[in-house]
Amino acid sequence: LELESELRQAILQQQLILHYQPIFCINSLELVGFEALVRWQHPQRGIIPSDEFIPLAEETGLIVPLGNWVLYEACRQLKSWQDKFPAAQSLSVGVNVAGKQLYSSDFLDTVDSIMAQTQVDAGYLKLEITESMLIKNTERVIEVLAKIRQRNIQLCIDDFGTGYSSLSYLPKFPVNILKIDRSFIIAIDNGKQNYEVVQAVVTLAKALNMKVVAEGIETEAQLNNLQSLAVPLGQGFLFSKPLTVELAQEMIVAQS
Ligand code: G
Ligand code: G
Ligand code: MN
Ligand code: NA
Repeated sequence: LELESELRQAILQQQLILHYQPIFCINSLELVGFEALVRWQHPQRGIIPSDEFIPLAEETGLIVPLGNWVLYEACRQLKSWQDKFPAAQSLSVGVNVAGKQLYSSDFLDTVDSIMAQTQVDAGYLKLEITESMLIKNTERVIEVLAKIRQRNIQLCIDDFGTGYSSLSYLPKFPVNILKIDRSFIIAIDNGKQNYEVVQAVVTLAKALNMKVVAEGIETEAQLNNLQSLAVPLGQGFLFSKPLTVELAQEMIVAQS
């Protein structure tokens, strides 16, 4: 309960910050964008990682104002980089969206208002939802997702392969990116089987006209395997951990 009221204060008192994990083109190693990841800069305890407060935020509903702030801040930051640096003009930003946000009745209004306030081009925003969020309220979720795609915002299924068994539903969801969960990438160099699973996901994505991103790339061997599977995009500790705004900006500048 104490942590809950502290988190409530943290949102109001702007103790939340975003880190940005770079995403690269796997062949050219060119920077293509970032995933925004929230951190809590606690006045006494220092930086608290998101897995220590996101679950609480989800249980208490605080994820809605928190998530709306993350969306606003990531769009504002991207727009500011795009205005300042030519090398940032075609970069995208990925934002994790929680179930309670997506299911809330004013989610589209919030998105529209943030796009209007920040003036970011919709095509450079990627909303990341997890597979498990697609199981509930299917019809209504499809409707909301379709409206998001109509705005030209990109939609990504995060942690793909871990949460949803019925592949037959996949074509019904108006998403345009599959992010292959890191559990598949970790094991890709430990044997043939995961290689073939990733290969199948690449084929599936192509058939459904979706892009593929590999997450959690940690080794050269994994990178080489993903290159030979023609997975176009990736992120992971091999390239970079999530960066502070300052370090992310240095990376953009270094690309120009
Ligand atoms: O970097 P990392 O430890 O932050 O992320 C841990 C988990 O927290 C991941 O599952 C990630 O998706 C989640 N997470 C990080 N930032 C956000 C956010 O802004 N919103 C939501 N809903 N989840 C986030
Ligand atoms: O659930 P989501 O995919 O949004 O989670 C992002 C999480 O993955 C963050 O906690 C981020 O720090 C973490 N992450 C990013 N790259 C790697 C990696 O190469 N290895 C591991 N173990 N975690 C990673
Ligand atoms: Mn994510
Ligand atoms: Na993930």
